[in-house]
Amino acid sequence: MTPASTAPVANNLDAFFMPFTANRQFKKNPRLLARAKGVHYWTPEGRRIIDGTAGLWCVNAGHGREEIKAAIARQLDEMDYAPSFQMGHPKSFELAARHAALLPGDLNHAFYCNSGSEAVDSALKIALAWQRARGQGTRTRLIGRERGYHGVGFGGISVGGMVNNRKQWGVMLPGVDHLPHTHNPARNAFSRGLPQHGAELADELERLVALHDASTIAAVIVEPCAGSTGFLPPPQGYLQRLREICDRHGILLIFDEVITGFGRLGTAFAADFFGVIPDLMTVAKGISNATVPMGGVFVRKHVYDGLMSGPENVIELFHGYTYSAHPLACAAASAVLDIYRDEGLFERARELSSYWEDGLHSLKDAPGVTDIRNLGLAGGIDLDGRKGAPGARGYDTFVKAFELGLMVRQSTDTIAMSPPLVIERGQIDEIIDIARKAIAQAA
Ligand code: PXG
Ligand code: PLP
Repeated sequence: MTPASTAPVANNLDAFFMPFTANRQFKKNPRLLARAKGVHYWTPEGRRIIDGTAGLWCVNAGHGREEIKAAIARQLDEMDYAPSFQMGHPKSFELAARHAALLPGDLNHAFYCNSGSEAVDSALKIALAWQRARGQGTRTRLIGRERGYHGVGFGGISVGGMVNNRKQWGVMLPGVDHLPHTHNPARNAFSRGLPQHGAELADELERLVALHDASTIAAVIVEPCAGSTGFLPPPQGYLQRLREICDRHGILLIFDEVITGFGRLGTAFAADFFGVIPDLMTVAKGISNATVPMGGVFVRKHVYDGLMSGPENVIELFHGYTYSAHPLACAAASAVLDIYRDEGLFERARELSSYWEDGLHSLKDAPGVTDIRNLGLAGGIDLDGRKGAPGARGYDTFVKAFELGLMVRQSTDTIAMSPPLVIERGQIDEIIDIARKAIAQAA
């Protein structure tokens, strides 16, 4: 019998310390999700919610995929866990080879972890280790970007640029600097696809090089298309320029593709979409369709080779996680690749993206909409905030949408949406229709 003290207490929300949530506000008026299939969630009472955000930008192939479930169950039967330190299991090598085949250019090695935050900290560490291995150990400085989101590890918040995610934690990593963000509604409002103006903001990296000297800078990390901060596609030509400046100064370029990876922009990766190959790429979310937590760092040949230069019996990177390449995650990730390939989901996202764009931009006339942006199957909508209450309008819109049967993401007074790539046109219409009502009702 369960002792009384550990018996589950129905409807007691108190014990769970919720992440990134106003706990007390939530627990007074909770929004619970109990079931999911396809592009829908259901509340415990059975109310259907259309998933306008693919969970947290991660359920790209839709919910409840039987093929993934079967692959995980098979793996669990065969072997639940095996270490990846000084040991290996076949599925991890198979998966890395498949990822290498899918990746552009010579991004042909994969380091695995369990989340985007771990991927970012791993990538920053690989960058520092690589600079040191090639005799450039003075390059310890890391450059991020304002409004960037790179997860919640100390590395990630240090290079990140969202003030609320930083201000509670003091100085974080030393020696970090930031590029300016690229959001400029005064010049680019209501851009369809890539904004026209702002490529020159990449030149700010030259300014940072002039200030700190290239010999102190290890790496620059950016989201090719900023996600969490409210979805900001880069200005035309910006990423190409950033690549050129990094090459000129021996600085590694890291693309954080935790959101853009695995089809969000209508290509496998944003690197494919932009034709810009970073030295390292971080991924998570869509890598396993969010079924089993997984993240990864994809590494170009010269970076991997550079780290393979010491004596063969010495560990090249003193870094890794108990659950790096967890067998269940590898099984899930491989089944997910089958789905993406067999259903052509990246191409599907590309084909749907103009319909999505038209739908999103039809919200231009909704009350208090000041900017709309889109790329691939994602978009952001800026709302005119209430005087003296930043975020209140955005939060009310998010709550209204949920009440009306739509899940959106909110960041201050910006609403972001990124439906599963299996979304149908009629369901896009439904998302836009509910979003319009929610924006009006929360005005
Ligand atoms: N990098 C990027 C670019 C991300 O978007 C992370 C790193 C961290 O991943 P993990 O798996 O550690 O959460 C992310 C995660 C939102 C939202 O509302 C976005 C994320 C996570 C939660 C909410 O936009 N992105
Ligand atoms: N798309 C995805 C998602 C894949 O995983 C792969 C290969 O693994 C491909 C495309 C390439 O498919 P194929 O090797 O059948 O050409």
